[in-house]
Amino acid sequence: MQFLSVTLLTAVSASTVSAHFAVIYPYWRGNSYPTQWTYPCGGVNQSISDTNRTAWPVDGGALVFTPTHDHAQTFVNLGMGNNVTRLNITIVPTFNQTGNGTFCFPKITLPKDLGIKAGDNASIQVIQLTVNGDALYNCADITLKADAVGPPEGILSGCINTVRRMSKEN
Ligand SMILES: [Cu+2]
Repeated sequence: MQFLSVTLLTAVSASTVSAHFAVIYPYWRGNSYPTQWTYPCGGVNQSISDTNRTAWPVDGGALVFTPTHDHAQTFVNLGMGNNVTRLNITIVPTFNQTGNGTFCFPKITLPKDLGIKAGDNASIQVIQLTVNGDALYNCADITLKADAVGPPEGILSGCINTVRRMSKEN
């Protein structure tokens, strides 16, 4: 737990100096700040996920990220497998993240028809479009588990969410 809070602080403070965004739960594949515009996972190599998978509940779990842009159209996708190259399952409809701070979904429920079973590996991809159209990418690698515990205590209590659906803006 001590280790987790230190890494959390590191991610948050890094994000304030370099803009972009960090995914703190499930823990992101790695620091992508220098290459975050690289599809599909911000330029962070998949091999890192071999030692960096978060256990996530089989029916879905929490997502926590720290944006630093005032607003960004945001997409959350899932790809099934050990070494994912296509993250083509939408698990959160596109939304406009507004305001900075820690942004959370306490539980993203996975579609039932995916046939997910305990022990499957997958990757979650978060995409943010900045005001000038740049796309920023991050991935977090997970193993779906029946007994996965949630995010470390305290992470969800600091969430500041402001969402406007695209459909209401248009
Ligand atoms: Cu940025």
